[in-house]
Amino acid sequence: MAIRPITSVSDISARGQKQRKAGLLLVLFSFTAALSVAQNPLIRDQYTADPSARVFGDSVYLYPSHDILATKDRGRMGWFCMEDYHVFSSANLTDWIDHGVIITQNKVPWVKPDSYSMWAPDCIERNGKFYFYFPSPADSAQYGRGFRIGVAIADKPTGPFIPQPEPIKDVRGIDPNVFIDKDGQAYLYWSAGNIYGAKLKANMVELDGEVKTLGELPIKGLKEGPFLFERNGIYYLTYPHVENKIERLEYATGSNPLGPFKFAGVIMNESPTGCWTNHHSIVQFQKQWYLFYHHNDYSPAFDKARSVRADSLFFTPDGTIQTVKPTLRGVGVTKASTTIQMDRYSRLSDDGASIEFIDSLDRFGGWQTVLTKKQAWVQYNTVDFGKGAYASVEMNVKAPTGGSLQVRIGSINGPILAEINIPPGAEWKLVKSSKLKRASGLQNLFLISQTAETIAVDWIRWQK
Ligand code: FUB
Repeated sequence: MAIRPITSVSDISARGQKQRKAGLLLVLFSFTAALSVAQNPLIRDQYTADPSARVFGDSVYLYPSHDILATKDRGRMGWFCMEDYHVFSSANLTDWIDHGVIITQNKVPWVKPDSYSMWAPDCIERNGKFYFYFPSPADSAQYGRGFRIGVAIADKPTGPFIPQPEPIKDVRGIDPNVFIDKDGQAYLYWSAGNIYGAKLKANMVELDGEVKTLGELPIKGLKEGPFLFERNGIYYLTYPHVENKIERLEYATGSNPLGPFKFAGVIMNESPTGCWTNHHSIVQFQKQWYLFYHHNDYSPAFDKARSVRADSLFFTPDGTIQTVKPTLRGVGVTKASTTIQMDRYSRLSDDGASIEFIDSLDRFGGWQTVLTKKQAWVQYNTVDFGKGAYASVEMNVKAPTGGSLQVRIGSINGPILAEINIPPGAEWKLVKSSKLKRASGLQNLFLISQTAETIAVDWIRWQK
């Protein structure tokens, strides 16, 4: 089983119950592997979308939307359905903690009850207070129809957040984004077909002056989800845009937070599997820039149940953003002693290697790598072996007619660390080998099938 991450204290008992079915052994593993959830998608026990990532102190905080599935009595079937927001944090981009619900639709005074449309939020810190911005349809009798944007304020990035009683005056739309410039001036951006921007007062809850339509962006096609940041004096206005049929991430640059901006390029192309929306944020953390975005990993047939991802983002020396290719491997270093989910691969052989859900009826159970040919392989990059003092390696595998795998590092012809024989059987089993070659430091890992029959790999890990 791709072991589900335990991401919050309250999750532990519920998750434990489910896992008991899979045997006590598995429960023990899940506790030791509790927070190891590197790779994409980042959050593996619920749908998450529209990630606003922020660096506060020495951690990254993630404020996504929270997709749930609509039912007859909840939201609108076949459409987005969201009733609350969680916040997550990580100090290494690998282990994510779910701090739980911070805002719920029916506890915000101005929100239309049961509207299930808590769309893309953002959060920013100013003078030790944390301001969480979120859109939702408002109570129409009082505020008119459509989306408004509200603010909730906390003393910590994880809350508790206290919602303001009224939405922000003169703002109608979705996808709020806040930027504070070097001179302390704050700006609010949002979308409603076009992208709009305005100064915010120092209280962070009222506009200060006129609303500007950033109309110099591509004129045709929906634009939404603005995210503005500054780097080396260049203001980057980044946004999803429907240039063709579905959204891709683009950016425009300018020398002022409110523009004018000039279209500069594509940050990420349309989703290869057709997820209609994308929504993102860009942050620098420990000297590396990252793009947070979403895809529909756990819901291939319904693109309104999305999952947050992250990949590294690079600039050329003149400040151009290099197009980011979405990966499953994602970011961060994976320790050799954790359950390394090979299905979040860096590369697969062209022939005889594929990724499948372990249980298509229980997709949060994760994926498996299926090797069906001799010499088929899967590569997983940036595994940390530390000083390399391991006594054994073990894998969770299944091979109906038996088989064997080589574990190599560096390349498919690199040094062999272990050869693992898998006895035949229709069930998943733990297979261990103590005949090990030593590896140390950061390594790219390869599993190479030595048999023509099917081998399914869940995970591999090294043990002291
Ligand atoms: O998540 C609902 C909406 O979909 C967001 O507000 C948009 O940016 C798009 O991602």
